[in-house]
Amino acid sequence: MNNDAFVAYVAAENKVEAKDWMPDGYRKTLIRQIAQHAHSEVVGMLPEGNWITRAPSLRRKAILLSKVQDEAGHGLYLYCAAETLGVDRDTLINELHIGKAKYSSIFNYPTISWADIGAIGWLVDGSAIVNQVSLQRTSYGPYSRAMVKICKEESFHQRQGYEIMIALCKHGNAAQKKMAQDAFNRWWWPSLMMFGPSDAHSPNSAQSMEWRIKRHSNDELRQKMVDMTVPQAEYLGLTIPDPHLKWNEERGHYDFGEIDWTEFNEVVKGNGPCNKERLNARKKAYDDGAWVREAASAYAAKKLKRAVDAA
Ligand code: BYC
Repeated sequence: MNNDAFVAYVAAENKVEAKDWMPDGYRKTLIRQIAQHAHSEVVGMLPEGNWITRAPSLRRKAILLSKVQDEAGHGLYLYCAAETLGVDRDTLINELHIGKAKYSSIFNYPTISWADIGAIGWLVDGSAIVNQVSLQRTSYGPYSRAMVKICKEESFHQRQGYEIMIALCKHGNAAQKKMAQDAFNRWWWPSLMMFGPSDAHSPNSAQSMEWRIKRHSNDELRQKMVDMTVPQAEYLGLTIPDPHLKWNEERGHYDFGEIDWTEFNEVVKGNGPCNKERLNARKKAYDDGAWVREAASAYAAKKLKRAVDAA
């Protein structure tokens, strides 16, 4: 097969599997995107993990604990999906630790109040679902199948976040409503940045869409998120922190203000409010877990030796 035949193959909605022929660039793009996605899931445990010990009730604590565990699971499915492309996990994790691999900009913002946990579930998991529902139809089979499972869990995550916001906005006192609005103000724009640069400045989109890795452009998905979220914010009685937000009858979509791309680029470059803290926490967790990895591989080696001796 050559690239043209491959493009026609994926255009006909065929899935590509690990052992199939694929252009080198396709493999490279997938490793980059799936690894970034896996890193995002794992680094994404940190901002919320920060609130497990301070959740306001046992019920909230149990829910948050399971949600954070789910994110670890998503990271594992995704590292496995990346490994099917011939790269090993240690290499990917090392690239994260030395700052070579990216992870989502959103996880470099601090979680300073309990309402941030509501805002993350509602807006961050909400944005993730919009992106990932589309990725369920990605052309690479192992990535697509991982997405199906992940989306089921993310939709529960989004609802738990929105439910926290309902509790604060509909049943809370004035201070709790203020806390919800403050969290919304801080998470709205970074959530829209999750979709990546605008289409005109997205170097990878055109090729990724031709290969059916991406099914919708960054701007299309961002618009979807805005259209979906505005009525939800209105129901909560929250004000959207964007003076330019307005329904456009002709387009059938909300118009919204310009994202602060300078902020986005700075966060992606490593200069966001929590980039250093996040990477240090990941490296420490990896180093602290070295003995577990050693014990697991020693056990596996012993089991293998026993099987060989018995054969
Ligand atoms: N942050 O050409 P573009 C979750 C980079 S976690 C950082 O448009 P592409 C959750 C981009 O990588 C799930 N970097 O790229 C977990 C590229 O750089 P390189 C998060 C960004 O790949 C815990 C450059 O900018 N979801 O759900 O075609 C708690 C140019 O961009 C970002 C995913 O990871 C960003 N926001 O499209 C709660 C989705 N945006 O690699 C929730 C999977 C762009 O060329 N990923 N960059 O050096 C994707 O769908 C795509 O990779 C993107 C970017 C839409 C993000």
